[in-house]
Amino acid sequence: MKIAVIGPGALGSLFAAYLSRTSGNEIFLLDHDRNRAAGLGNKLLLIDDGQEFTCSLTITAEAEKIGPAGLVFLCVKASDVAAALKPARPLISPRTLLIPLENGISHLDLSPACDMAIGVTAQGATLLEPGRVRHGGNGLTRIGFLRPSSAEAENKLLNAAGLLNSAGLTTKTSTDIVNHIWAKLLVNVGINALTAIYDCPNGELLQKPARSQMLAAVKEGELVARARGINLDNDPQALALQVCRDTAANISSMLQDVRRGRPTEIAAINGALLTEGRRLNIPMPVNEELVRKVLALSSPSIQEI
Ligand code: KPL
Repeated sequence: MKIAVIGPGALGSLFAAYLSRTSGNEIFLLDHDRNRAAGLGNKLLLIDDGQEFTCSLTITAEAEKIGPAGLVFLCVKASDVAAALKPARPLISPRTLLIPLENGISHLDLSPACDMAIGVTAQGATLLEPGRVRHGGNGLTRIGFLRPSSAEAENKLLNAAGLLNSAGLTTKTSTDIVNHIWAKLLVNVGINALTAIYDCPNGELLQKPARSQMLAAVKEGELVARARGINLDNDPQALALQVCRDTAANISSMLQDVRRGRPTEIAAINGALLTEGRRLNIPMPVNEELVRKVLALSSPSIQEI
């Protein structure tokens, strides 16, 4: 099958690298930056458990050269989704299954011209430099539809899960993906901003005083989620602690952004929660402070929330 990954960031590179090790598939990585795509020379270096693997695949900025793909993973920042999907249109046909894997909840409103399942992943990935990705922990990926779907779409979903599992990216299909999206949002609410503020890998949040700040931020998020009728199967605080342990060596996506001087996803993560909290009249002092502090770390051009 033809499989395309949009976005050569940490998660996109990780997925593309792992998928390139499956047999019988053609793997493409779409990068909007023509020069960078050419410079990567159709290779990704995957660093996993201290070992290095060179992965061969096609890396290009030209979606027309890839053409319609059976499976497309969208792995760009929440704020870049619209800008990334427009030039990626040649990848999409009615036979495609699109799986966005963004943090936050803004991508849930997308309406592409193909079936769309939402992906939620706890995989840890750090982009050391373009084309060089370190796997920071093998967290579970869940994929599922937001609404009831056709039998054909369900088949595509099962195939996608089988493929990811055969690539070594542990994946389950889900019939209540919206609850997992919120569970992941609360993990990101707890981990991402604090790792950026403390400039530390995820595992260091298990120590004081970050630990209690993380738990307080997640608790506020849990109140919002429950007020919205979201069914959280696992204790969100326990889950945030678990993800810190599972991805201990990982540099969170937000800290990677701050270190590179790029816009962060603070608006899509803690900011999205503040919006919901205000709507529901739930005070969120801890998340307000996290948003303030991360905005202060970022470039002045980044907007207020
Ligand atoms: O999703 C992540 C991120 O960094 O954005 C976690 C799970 C926290 C892994 O770092």
